[in-house]
Amino acid sequence: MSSAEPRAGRARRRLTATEVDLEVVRQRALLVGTTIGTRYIEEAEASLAELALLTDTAGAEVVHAEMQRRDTPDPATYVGSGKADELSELAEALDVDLVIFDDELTPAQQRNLEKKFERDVVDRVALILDIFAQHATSQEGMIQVELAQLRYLKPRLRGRGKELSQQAGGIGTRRGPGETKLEIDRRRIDSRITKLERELKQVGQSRETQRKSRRRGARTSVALVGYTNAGKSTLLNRLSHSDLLVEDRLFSTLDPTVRQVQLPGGETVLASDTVGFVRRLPHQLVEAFRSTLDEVVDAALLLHVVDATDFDEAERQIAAVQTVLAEIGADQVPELLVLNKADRADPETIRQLLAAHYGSRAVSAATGAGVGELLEGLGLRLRQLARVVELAVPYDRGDVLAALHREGEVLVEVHGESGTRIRARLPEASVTRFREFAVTP
Ligand SMILES: Nc1nc2c(ncn2[C@@H]2O[C@H](COP(=O)(O)OP(=O)(O)OP(=O)(O)O)[C@@H](O)[C@H]2O)c(=O)[nH]1
Ligand SMILES: [Mg+2]
Repeated sequence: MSSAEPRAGRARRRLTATEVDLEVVRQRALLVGTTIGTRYIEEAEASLAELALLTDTAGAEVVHAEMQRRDTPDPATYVGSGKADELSELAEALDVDLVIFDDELTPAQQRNLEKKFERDVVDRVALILDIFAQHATSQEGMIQVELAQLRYLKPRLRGRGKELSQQAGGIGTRRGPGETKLEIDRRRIDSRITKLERELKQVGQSRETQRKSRRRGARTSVALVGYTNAGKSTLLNRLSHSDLLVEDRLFSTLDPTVRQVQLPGGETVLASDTVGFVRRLPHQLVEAFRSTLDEVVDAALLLHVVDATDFDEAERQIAAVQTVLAEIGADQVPELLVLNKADRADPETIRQLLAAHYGSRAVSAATGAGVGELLEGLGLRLRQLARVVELAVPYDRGDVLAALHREGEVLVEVHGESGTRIRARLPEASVTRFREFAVTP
């Protein structure tokens, strides 16, 4: 792992007032990655590089990244006491404010390391939680994130005094909801968790109502899933001609947004944009975001968007996303893999990824290349997933007939004595909705 260069020019010229302000707030971080839990150094290095991105997103500055080869964690210090001493000296020499570990530390490990380093010690989980806290804007998002933070914090409260609560504050800028929890003790954490769970349920109910009414509307829904920054929001904008927030940073989307997408056949589907995934997404977050992630579990099809600019990294991200999908119980939902950013990728990389993933499609959400074909492919997959049913619709139910044409594919239409006999390929939701007209074979 290459270490981050100390910033050039730091002492060379005088800083402007704004720069001085930034200097003051940006904390300096030393990153530590290990090969614990993975057999491959490449995997550990990719994860550490990602930790650097996460650190930057959280608002702190990466001063140096250190990689240690090790198979099992040391119960007291995670990296072993020799390495911990070495890191302590490094932290001192580099004058960092905090040390960030690329793994989840036990409360005891974190405590011991903090004592040794005389600095804040943060793990990957806390870092990700902090980013989410900074990005949450909706009521539901803020409740979910605070819930996740409290669940993370609770086991870490044992035997700690004031300094822990301070530590719960934001990384980087030291802002974020954590700071308001300065004086919270364990009992209050419990009652706060209960209160938030109740609130989340209430907020979740209106989401559930919306979802039910969508289901009644028998619209097929697809969900865009994928690694953070893969281009999900950009693709949904392209597919639905809308204007969702797109940013070159991690976790810009926290709340699911639903948009209508018109398929080439004329039918429309509902597509939802969701929170991006990342390697080892904290389980506290997955737990807290369960209600929003239900959009994914309920979808008829997942559009799995992957940044296809690098073959190995794309493969790693695909695997990480599949792990999270399994965690939320969505691994059985059919998936269409979308290789995005084809405009920036080497054609050979795209060719290899297409060959490695049967049925995948290459697009550029940015330029629109391949998006028409993707929509064709989406329509095709949804039709394949649909069921063929026989229906008898009375003549006074022109509304049903129209709906059948809109929602599915009418294969045969015969006008009989009492009404219209229809054989149609329908999405599951429509089959349920028009059950009363079904002709039992
Ligand atoms: N070159 C290129 N850049 C793209 C493409 N699609 C998205 N991007 C860029 O990738 C970055 C991330 O795009 P988003 O659409 O915000 O990604 P996302 O998956 O929604 O990310 P999160 O919501 O943060 O998880 C932005 O800078 C986009 O402009 C593409 O097809 N080509
Ligand atoms: Mg997004």
